[in-house]
Parts: sequence; structure tokens; C-alpha cells
Amino acid sequence: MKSQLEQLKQAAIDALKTVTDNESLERLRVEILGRKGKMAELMKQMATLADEERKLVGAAANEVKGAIEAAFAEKAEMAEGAERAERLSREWIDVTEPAIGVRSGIGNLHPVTQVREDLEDLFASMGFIVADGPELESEYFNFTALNIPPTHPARDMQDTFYIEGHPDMVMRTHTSPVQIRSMKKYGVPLRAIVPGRCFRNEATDVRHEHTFHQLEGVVIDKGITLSHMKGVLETVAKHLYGADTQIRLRPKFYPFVEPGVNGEVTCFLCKGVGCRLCKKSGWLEVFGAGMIHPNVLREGGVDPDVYSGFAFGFGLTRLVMLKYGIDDIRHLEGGDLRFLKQF
Ligand code: FA5
Repeated sequence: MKSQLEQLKQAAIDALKTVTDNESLERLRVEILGRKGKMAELMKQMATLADEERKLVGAAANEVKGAIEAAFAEKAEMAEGAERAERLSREWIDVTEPAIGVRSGIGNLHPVTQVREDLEDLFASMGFIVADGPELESEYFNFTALNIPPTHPARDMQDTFYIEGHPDMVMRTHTSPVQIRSMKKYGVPLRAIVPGRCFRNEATDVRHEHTFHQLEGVVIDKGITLSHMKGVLETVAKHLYGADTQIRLRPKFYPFVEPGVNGEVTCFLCKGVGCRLCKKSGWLEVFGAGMIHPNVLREGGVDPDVYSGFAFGFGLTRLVMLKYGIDDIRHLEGGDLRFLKQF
């Protein structure tokens, strides 16, 4: 009987060599290892053997059965690998091939970028340079140099984000630090604008974001007055919102200007009559401005007895909202393409 077992093992191994697919593999498995298969047949015959012989043959039968099962498992693995390779070759695609009939969307500039570039052109036509400064700013340039010493309550109005391990650095709360940087870098006379991102640690709502854009302006020369400032700001307002737009300046405290003003423009929606947008006032607040404080001029290396100047800071993001009638500032940094593709 032992030789019959060996023959069966050899026959199974030979038959496996000819098997090429999963279906015939399963058929062969049933034929040899199934309940009514050849192996089961041989096992049945063992019942007729004497006790001693049955023990010996039983051990040999288990060994043969194990060997056949292992051969089947190996073949199944090979068949699966071959099938996967065949499927991969069938389903292969060239990802580098240009898409046929599918045009990838053409991007467009962010609305903040569009308004920023428009204003850069306008200011360049009036002889301004476009300056830049760091978003991660020293606490000195962001506050102290702008006449806001460490204990000054004005610091509370502009809480920001701090950098661990660098107590003297802050994410800039406004673009005003570049006023001083520009004075130091370019000297006077000076005509510069500074568009850029600012950061404030405050609760966000439809009009306030933690990250937003401002556009700073600074003009310094001999004999500069508040009238010059009003002329420039009026030009910007008319450019953005139409020729019949007016501006209104009302006193406001900023430590780095004296006097300081809060700037409003006639509501472009109701033309000053009063509506939902301007909360029935007819005016929309869009900038802070003022004559540069002598302490700030001194800090920038400019003699306030010889030179005077004005500075202003537009909420660039707010200008964009007003221009396009956007009712929630958070759309602008949200990155939602459905919103951005409208501009
Ligand atoms: C300033 O930041 C001053 N640096 C402006 C200035 C410059 C005054 C030069 C005088 C001379 P203020 O905090 O008011 O001021 O901000 C200016 C504008 O930035 C606001 O009118 C508003 O339009 C915008 N702004 C301020 N905070 C936020 C915010 N969290 N989200 C969106 N816009 C903001």
C-alpha cells in the first residue's frame, strides 16, 4: 500500500505540472484530495489492514497527504501571481499620455491678487514703489518702533500669534512695520505702498479673519500735509468704486500717527442713501490713516523738523469684499474652488 501512496503522490505532482489555470487546479484537487477522491479511496483500504501495519501505513499516508497539499498550495500561489500579472498587463495605462477630450481647467487669479495688482498699477502711476516686508516680524518693528511700547494698551487691540522659543518675534498684525523698514532702506523722499498678509488672534466672523490682507501706503517729503493724504485716498476710492465716490475722515487714535483718522467711502451699493450693506449709514469703513508721528519718523532715521508725511492702511480683503459684494470674509481664505472660480 505504501507504494500505492507513493504512486499517488508522484501522479499528483506530475498532473500539477500540466495545470495552467485555477479552474483545472480545483478539478484536480477534488479528484485527488476530495471526499471521494483517490486519497480518500486509499485511506478506506487501510481499514482492512492489521493493527501494526495500519499504524505504519497511516503515518506514511499522512506524510503523503501533507506533501500533496503543499504542492497544491504552491501551485495555487503561482497561478494567482500569474493571473495578477496577466490582469496588470491587460489593465495597464500610460499615465503620462495626454488626456484626450478632457481639458484641465485653466486657473485664475485669486480676487485679492486681482485687486492688489490693480492697486499696484494705480499707485505706480502716481510714482509709488511697491515694497515688501516679512510676515514673521520682530516685536520691535511691529510695535515698539511704531510708538507702541511694551506696556502700551494699543498692543491689546492687535493680539497675534507668537513663535515658541522666540519671544521677540510675532506674526505681523499689520503692514505698518514696513513704513519704518522702507524709511531705513530707501531714505526720503519716499512714496511706497506695501500690500501683504497680516495675522490676528481674534475670533473670526463674517468681517474678521485670523489671516487677511492689508495695503499700506507711506509718503514722506518736505511740506507734506493732510490735504495730500486726502487727495491720494480720494483717488483710490474713485478708482475702486466709481467717480462719484466721496471719502469721509473722522478722528481715530493710532499711536503711530498724529492726527489719526478712520477713513470711510460712500457706500457703492446705495450711493450714500443708506442700505443693508452700510448699516443705513451711507458710509463704509475701509482704512486707517494719519500724519506720521514724529517719533516714528525719528525711528526710521528721518528728521521730523525737516520732513513730514502721511501713512494709510487699507483692509485689502475688505476692499475685495466690497468690490464683489462678498458677504463672508472667510470665503476668501477657504480655498473652495466653487467660490474662487467665479472671479
Ligand atoms: C491698522 O492695522 C493700522 N496699521 C492702519 C494704519 C496704517 C493707520 C497707517 C494709520 C496709518 P486697523 O487695525 O484699523 O489699523 O486695521 C486696518 C484695516 O484692516 C481695517 O479697517 C480692516 O479693514 C482691516 N482689518 C483689521 N483687522 C481685520 C481682520 N481681523 N480681518 C479682516 N480685516 C481686518
